[in-house]
Amino acid sequence: MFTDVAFDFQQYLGQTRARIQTELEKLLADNDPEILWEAMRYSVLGGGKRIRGVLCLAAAEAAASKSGISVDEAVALVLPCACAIEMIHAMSLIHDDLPCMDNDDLRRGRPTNHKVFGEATALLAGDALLVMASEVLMSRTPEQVGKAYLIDVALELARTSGARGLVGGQVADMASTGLMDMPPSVAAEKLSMIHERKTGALIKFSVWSGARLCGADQVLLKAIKRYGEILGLSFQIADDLLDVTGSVESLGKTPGKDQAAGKLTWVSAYGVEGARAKLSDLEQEGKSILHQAGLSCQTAAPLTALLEYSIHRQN
Ligand code: GRG
Repeated sequence: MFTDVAFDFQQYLGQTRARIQTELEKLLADNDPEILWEAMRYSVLGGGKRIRGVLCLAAAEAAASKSGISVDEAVALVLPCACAIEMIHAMSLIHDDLPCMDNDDLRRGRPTNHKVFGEATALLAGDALLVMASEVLMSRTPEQVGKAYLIDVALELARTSGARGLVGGQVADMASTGLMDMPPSVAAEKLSMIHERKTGALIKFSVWSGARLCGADQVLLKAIKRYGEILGLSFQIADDLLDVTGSVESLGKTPGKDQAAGKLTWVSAYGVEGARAKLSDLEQEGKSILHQAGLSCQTAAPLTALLEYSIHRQN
């Protein structure tokens, strides 16, 4: 369906990541107190796939094709939002790695933030990034985006981050430790809720916000939202699989932690084959949704490739 379009995904990914990286470097340039900014830069600028920021730009480009604006204009409109998303993602990783949560020493192949800067500075670097994300979104988004659109997006970002999103998902995830043997029917509901909030919410927001800021119509917004849900779930199932099949070298973090903690994951509930089968179904559904929303093969190519990448990635 979308497979016969010539599209250089590696080039697209490299270029889009570089755009986001350059902007983040500007936003996080030297400041005072130096140790705090160094800790913030360490986690935001030091690697990572940038999948959420790239998704925001890809959704904006898809929406632009229908809203009559150029790809370059679309990127300019959503770049601050993509940076805000990457800041929230980085802060969630800093906090997730803290001794009071997952207690991890390794992230992206390097010592975790608190191992380098100490717990107090890591915690505060996370806090500063959370608040800075909203500041960047509200103050840097070009005026061409109407105020009503911007408020809508800012409100959704707050919901995505809080008790109904990342924070709630993290609390439910921590409470699932030791529950890996629960009956499948109970596990299914619990797992969906955890995945939807902890990982899915920010991924869904990434694509929805990109489309919304570029004036997507309701039909496209609905399709993009569903695509975001599918990608969010796929991303976490792939993560659950990698925890079992990956190595410390390929992942840049410690594998096997979910199993050691007795955590409820897609693999503990449905096995490796069950997880792979679900990923295959989700890949088909995600691709056909973009098609049904009226996107051409060319316009949908980045979003299609990002779905494939999220599912088949090795880290
Ligand atoms: C947002 C206020 C606020 C608090 C954070 C700690 C916490 C609450 C939430 C944890 C969220 C979390 C760590 C979810 C896991 C999501 C996930 C699969 C992360 C890995 O993402 P990748 O693979 O990482 O995109 P890279 O390193 O590539 O950026």
